[in-house]
Amino acid sequence: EQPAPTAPADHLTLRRGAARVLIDNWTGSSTVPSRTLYPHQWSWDSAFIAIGLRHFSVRRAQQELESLLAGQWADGRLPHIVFNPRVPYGAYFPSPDFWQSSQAGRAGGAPASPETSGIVQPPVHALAAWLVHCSDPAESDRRGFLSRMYPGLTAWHDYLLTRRRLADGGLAAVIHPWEPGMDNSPCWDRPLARVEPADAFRRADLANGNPADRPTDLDYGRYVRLAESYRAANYDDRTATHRFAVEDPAFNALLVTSELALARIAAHLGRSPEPHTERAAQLTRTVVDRLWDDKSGLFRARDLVDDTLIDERSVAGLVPLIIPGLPTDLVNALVETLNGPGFRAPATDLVPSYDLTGPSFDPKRYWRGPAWFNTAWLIERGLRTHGRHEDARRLSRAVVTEAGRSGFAEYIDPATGEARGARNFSWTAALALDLLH
Ligand code: 9YW
Repeated sequence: EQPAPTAPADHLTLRRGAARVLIDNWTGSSTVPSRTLYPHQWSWDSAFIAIGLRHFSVRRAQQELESLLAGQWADGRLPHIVFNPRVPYGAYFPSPDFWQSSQAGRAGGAPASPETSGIVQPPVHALAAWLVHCSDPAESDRRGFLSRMYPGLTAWHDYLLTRRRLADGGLAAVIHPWEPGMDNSPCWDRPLARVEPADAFRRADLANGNPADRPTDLDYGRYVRLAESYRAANYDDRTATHRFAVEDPAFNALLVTSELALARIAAHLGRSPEPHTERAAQLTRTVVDRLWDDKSGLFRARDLVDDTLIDERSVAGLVPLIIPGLPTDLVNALVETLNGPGFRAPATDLVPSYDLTGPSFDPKRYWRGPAWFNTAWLIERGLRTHGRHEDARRLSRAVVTEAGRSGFAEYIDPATGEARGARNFSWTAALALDLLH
């Protein structure tokens, strides 16, 4: 049963409510995305959470990112989950006994502890580190925060642009639907159809979530199969063969933005920003060359198995608005798409995760239609980056209003505003808090 929507609370109450969520979800060194559904530390969640935490505890915001980097592998990969050893294995699937990261001989050089997953999530971390620094530069410098973060963040980006550059002259590729952070997006239906689902596994998410809001068993079977085969290759990107390999526009746009943040971090530390600005410029050109689709007015994911653009329109194709160096005609086209019938959710003003008029649109199921707060935050930032202040303000207001009204839901039905998924969800609280400042 959903609570009836109430009028938006005033900002002070909202700020307190958001801070309360982050305090309740703090474990002592990091923040769980949700007490019920996700009891460990997730990679891109932590980046978004740090962006909110900085407004009431810079120290915690720093710790959030530092504890995530403690799970970094020797090859530079930043795992998508860092497991909390105090949480029983049954609380989340797949657990450490599935990933087996700490077993000797893992090609990427996983740490002996903590236990982690073997795959990655979008690189929002350098952006988060820079924003955390900016909220209290003196405290950041006093603790040497950026100088401690810089080597790990650089190694992380190097990993993505070497081991994960699967096509010549290509972008960073994702090799599992969990990696772009939008697991069951209709974009992955076609590439996933090539994957024989695993049959022996037990989901933990259905005990804590409504099955209608979550990915299907068939999807899960395919996620498990892909992860098992990467594990069987010892997570070795040089030898693993991938039945799922995709260049995702949001993932790469975040890499560009984070490279630009690394440039600022480097300059602040008295180093040359140029390697980072050059890399960002080159990546920007490649994102446009390889992923822009003029006909749809947005970016699309490239399937590397058959080297084609995937014929689905998702919010990931709008996130590159966050790239400062995007050509003006593309910015105009993206804003038009954002305000058109596919992505302007009339009741909420938020951005649906998938084209409202698309054949696979489902207003309830996870990344197949619901509106999420992290993508709205990224697009809001993109709109401001390109001087679209009026659109940015409208989206910012929508994030704050809907976050409060939904009880900081994981996602909402874009047409009705009805809360879906987990409540008291950390990044929803963190990003609403950020936009309230
Ligand atoms: C899962 C934690 C994660 C997010 C992802 C989201 C979901 C994990 O939850 O994936 O078990 O399904 O898709 O973006 O980081 O919040």
